[in-house]
Amino acid sequence: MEREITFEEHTRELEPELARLLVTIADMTVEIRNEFPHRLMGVSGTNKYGEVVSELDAWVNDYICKKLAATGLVRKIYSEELVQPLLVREDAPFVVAMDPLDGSSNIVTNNPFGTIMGIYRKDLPVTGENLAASLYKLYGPITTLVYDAGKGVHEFVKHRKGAAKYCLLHEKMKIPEEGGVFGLGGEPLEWTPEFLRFAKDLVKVHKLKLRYCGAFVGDFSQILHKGGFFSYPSSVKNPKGKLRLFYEAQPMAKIFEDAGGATWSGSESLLKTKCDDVNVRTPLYFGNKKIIELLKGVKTVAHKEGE
Ligand code: AFP
Repeated sequence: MEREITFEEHTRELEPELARLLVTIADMTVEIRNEFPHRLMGVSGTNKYGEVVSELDAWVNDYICKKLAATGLVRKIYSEELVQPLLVREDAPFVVAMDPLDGSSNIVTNNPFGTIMGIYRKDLPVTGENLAASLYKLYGPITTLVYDAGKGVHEFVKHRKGAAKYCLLHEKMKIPEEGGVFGLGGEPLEWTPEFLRFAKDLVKVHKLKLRYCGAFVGDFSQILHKGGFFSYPSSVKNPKGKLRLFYEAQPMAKIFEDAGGATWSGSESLLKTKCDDVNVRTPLYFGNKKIIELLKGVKTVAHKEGE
């Protein structure tokens, strides 16, 4: 049987400080997963957006911030769960943007959720092209980690015998060009009529199968492995969509485009969209290149009544 390649071995070829930061992030997983059963139901308040913050959201955010700060490699941490960015160490090389627990409303139903992180060398304003690395962890029936540090997209699974190590599962991932699945967030009656017709064609014309789990990381993993289309689109209620450019869209756009997919904000690639406000939301379209090319001809941006 072939020897397994661990995450630590795989990141060895990277610049040492980035490798050490990534390995530290990977090594947090055991402690984080151990907390899940103990903090399933609690609510710890609301975040800066007025969204309910589960007890687990708050715990994971604090835990990750402490571990990142202890590396001495992080200058500043931006998090969906922090009102202000955490200034850590002025002379450190990296700035981290994270959604510590994406999909936390899936906790009580035991559906997938995860952690999304973008690692920059520079502070805002940035585009996704400034990312030194992106990664996400998916806490599902198994625990996987996907990272992209500019040398391809690679997936790891926590070792089959339950040890803390992540072992290489897929190297240099590329999404399938044809076929696949689709997932669409939000309320269809709030989309533009044109986007609703496009959505119906995903079934009628492209013959895609519906797969939607309600956590971006879980829905993203579906199309990364199977190809297809995922969107949390513009709607009348939320013309800018629901997901955040800095914490969610940009890190995942780097992974998806480097895996051969395409992304769209409604006007440009999500990787090229400039971010100078951590709170800004963006409509979000991820898909096979062919499907995204078709989408570019569709009116997707909804407007509030009277706007
Ligand atoms: P939570 O973290 O509050 O569960 O929200 C998850 C999320 O931000 C993203 O992961 C999903 O794609 C999207 O919201 C699901 O939104 P809906 O609940 O409106 O479908």
